[in-house]
Amino acid sequence: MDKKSKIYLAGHRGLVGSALKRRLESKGYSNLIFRTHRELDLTKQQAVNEFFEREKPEYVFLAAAKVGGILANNTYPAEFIYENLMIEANIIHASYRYGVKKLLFLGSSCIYPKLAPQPLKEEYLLTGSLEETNEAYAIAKIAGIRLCKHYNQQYGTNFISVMPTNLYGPNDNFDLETSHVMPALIRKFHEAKVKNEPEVVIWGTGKPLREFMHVDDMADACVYLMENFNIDDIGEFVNIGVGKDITIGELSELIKEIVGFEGEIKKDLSKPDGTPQKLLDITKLSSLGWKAKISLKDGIEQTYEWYQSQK
Ligand code: GFB
Repeated sequence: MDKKSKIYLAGHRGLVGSALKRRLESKGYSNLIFRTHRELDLTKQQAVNEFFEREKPEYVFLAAAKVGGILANNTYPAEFIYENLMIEANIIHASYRYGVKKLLFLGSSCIYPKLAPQPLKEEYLLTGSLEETNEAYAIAKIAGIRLCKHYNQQYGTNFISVMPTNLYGPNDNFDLETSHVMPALIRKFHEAKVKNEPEVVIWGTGKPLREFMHVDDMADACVYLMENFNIDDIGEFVNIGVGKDITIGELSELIKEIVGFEGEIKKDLSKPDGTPQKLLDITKLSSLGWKAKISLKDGIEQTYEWYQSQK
């Protein structure tokens, strides 16, 4: 990629897409193109083909997806599988058809088997059953990885895939029903503090382990990989994580402290825990010369400041 390359950023308003936009702009990339959902419905094949034919992007970051936390995944599985399959198939096929030089597809750590050994190595893909609460989303993301792989195999394209761990940061979804745990807890602790409430309720047992990465680190990793590596260097895909995880109980205590809430933490055991642990093995990423820079505490503090600035 050079600074004048025409780069299509799909999903530029989301958590990851907006971070990619900030990163690319700060590095001087001056020919970025985007479309809002209203301007281009990525589930419509003809609309996507027309867009690619007209714009002929040279590089594509595929960060558009239907995403959500454990409850949203479990409640709307048909939407998660359908929308993600359509978006991926349309963009990946159009990228092949209209000669995109390199594409980066974003997957998710939930593609791994529920009970795979930890940390999760790239080679564990498709070696066991998936976590039930997000099977629909995971199947769609696995299909995206394999679309890239098979287009590379048959057509000689250069479509690389990355598997991020649980991400958080500015422009996340803070809706308590559909969000991931990080924005949900930032909001719950903040509102409880402001309203002087005695307790905050977290879902599940608090025992599951999760690995969290600030989305600015994620964006930095994606741009670094797109700038420096091709499919032959990366292989089928590469994990992007920080290499350590914490329990949801510990995360709750940390957010409680950062927000400055002084009440109790209660558990709602009627809500699912999800997969017990999903810590990514980052050996391959490290060998490619990249590591995360933002500590969990700094990242949460920065995200909490951003959240308050939106109020
Ligand atoms: O982030 P989260 O929704 O998704 O939940 P997953 C992580 C853990 O936090 C679960 C607990 O054990 C939740 O029960 N938790 C505690 C909460 N309190 C809350 C709360 O108030 N809200 C939420 N949302 N969780 C998702 C997948 O799994 O992770 C997606 O469903 C995707 O497909 C994404 O892979 C990264 O980490 O369990």
